[in-house]
Amino acid sequence: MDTPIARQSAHQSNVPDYATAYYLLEGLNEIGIDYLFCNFGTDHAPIIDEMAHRRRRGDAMPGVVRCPHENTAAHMAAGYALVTGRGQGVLVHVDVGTANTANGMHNLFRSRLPVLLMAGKAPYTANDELVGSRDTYVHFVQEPFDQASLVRPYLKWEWTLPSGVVVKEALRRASSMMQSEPRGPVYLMMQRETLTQHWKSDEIRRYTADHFAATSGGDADPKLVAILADKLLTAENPILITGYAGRHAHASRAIDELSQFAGIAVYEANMTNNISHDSPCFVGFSPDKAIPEADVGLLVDVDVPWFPSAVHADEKTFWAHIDIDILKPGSPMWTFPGNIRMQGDSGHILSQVLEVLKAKATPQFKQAAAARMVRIKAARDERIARAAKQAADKGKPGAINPHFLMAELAKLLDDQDMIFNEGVTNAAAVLSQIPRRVPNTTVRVGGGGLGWSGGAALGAKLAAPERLTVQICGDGGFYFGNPPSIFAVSQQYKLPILCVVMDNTGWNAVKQSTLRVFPEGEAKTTNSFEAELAPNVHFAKIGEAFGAHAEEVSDPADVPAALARCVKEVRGGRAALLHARVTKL
Ligand SMILES: Cc1ncc(C[n+]2csc(CCOP(=O)(O)OP(=O)(O)O)c2C)c(N)n1
Ligand SMILES: [Mg+2]
Repeated sequence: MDTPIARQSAHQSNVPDYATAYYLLEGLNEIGIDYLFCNFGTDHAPIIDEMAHRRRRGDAMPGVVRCPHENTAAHMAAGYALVTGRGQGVLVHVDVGTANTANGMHNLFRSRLPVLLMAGKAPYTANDELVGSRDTYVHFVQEPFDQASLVRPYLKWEWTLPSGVVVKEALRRASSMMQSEPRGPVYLMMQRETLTQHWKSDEIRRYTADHFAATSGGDADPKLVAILADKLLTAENPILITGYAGRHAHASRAIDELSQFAGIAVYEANMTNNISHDSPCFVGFSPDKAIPEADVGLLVDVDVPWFPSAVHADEKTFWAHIDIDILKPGSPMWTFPGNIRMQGDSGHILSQVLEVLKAKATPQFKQAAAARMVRIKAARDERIARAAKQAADKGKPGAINPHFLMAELAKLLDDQDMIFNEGVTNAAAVLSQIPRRVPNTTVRVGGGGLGWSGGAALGAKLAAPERLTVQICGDGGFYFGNPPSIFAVSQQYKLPILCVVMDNTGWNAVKQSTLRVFPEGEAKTTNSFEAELAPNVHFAKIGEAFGAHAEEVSDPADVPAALARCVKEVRGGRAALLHARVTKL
């Protein structure tokens, strides 16, 4: 241990005494933070100095990953949490660094992912009254009235640390909040004067995980379970739509078992893959046609099961909404029906339903369920045939068909490899051409902030070095993700990811949205959609600047070999970037 710095006070004793930053780092260890994704500034001087102390002494400390841009830091925490379920620390610079994480906090909040965002606040003393007092220009301009307001819509909790004496209590509360379901971001702000305050070690209480647990979802009211089981007993066209359940192995199993027992068609909605795509009940990603015909529908851990403007649900359909985030308190409006709503752990609740259903199952029910399985198989076969047909068209030189590109990539991936699908208008090609067997291996984002997939792939790689992690994005998403920051972290921390850019020369989503609202509008007539981006760019050069293997491919005939080279490089430990020129917008 270091020699304690003597403190002139009435409490002088032999008990060691350290700065608050010391207890902060110790406390981060105690709440299970493995990594701090950092973008430092003047506010962090006390923390940086303590980090150096801890390193010299060999004391445990979260790993530090320096990220040139905060967007990388926030989304690395997202990727890490997607793999481990555990929130990490993101340490950024006062109000400006916080502002740069807002897109990330939006994405983490909407994706139900935990993260502990931390930022300094400008020092409050200006005349050297305390250690850490203002000593440079920015300290006078970096204190807005309400720093947390920059990210508050996306937070479950926020606080400014008032004194080092409660730093560990604050960290434990932050941890309990972010890890409790539905998980999400929390935000702790700290001034330099607070971080440099000294406290004796016997003045700082410990808050252990076993004494201060996070909450998780429980079972459902048996009366509601019985109602749903009865509905399923007589259902003719039951469907299930889920977005998040595949994050938990037991929920994935429960969906698979219940759907096979009761003949329920299972659709995925956005966030992750939930059951094996080989499951006899998995029918795809668009329930639009099935919704008007469904008589019983299960909405399971899902945020947007369909778009009501495009699909009219029958008012007679009985909907059971089962969700850990049942009220969607983060959204002013949530329009989807629920004749019964059961808040809790969807895996537990669906197991309860299955148990009751098994007890009540009649021979007629079993017969009807078996007949439905035949119909579901036909729908499955049709979808698979459609996907194969789409992939068979390779496209043309300069306009590779994204379906073909993704089908070729699928041939090179293992079941455990992870895909971060930011394909936007080409996201469907990723989903339909890369069937997954292991749940939670093709991930999208619950939010709408572009620029997440590179950071997420890096964070996942850090959490699971044995897996290949693949960022798939459009050219627009590539820019949003700040690729130099991504490839810098990849190089510095030896986190090889594969990045595939599907370049359609701009923002197709923007064009399509204009066409949806104004199908015969002026923008269409004059072909001016404000969607094209610089046409003559060579993204591969960005990868090369950071030592990645990088290629540009525009002829479909070159796709298989280019992909194979890239995957080989990444599996061998070097990042790779494939800039693919796909069908133009
Ligand atoms: C941070 C952020 N800014 C703007 C948008 C609006 N937006 C949604 S999709 C899109 C275009 C994305 O382009 P690209 O990634 O190339 O995909 P494409 O639409 O071409 O398939 C934009 C600008 C957004 N979602 N997030
Ligand atoms: Mg594009």
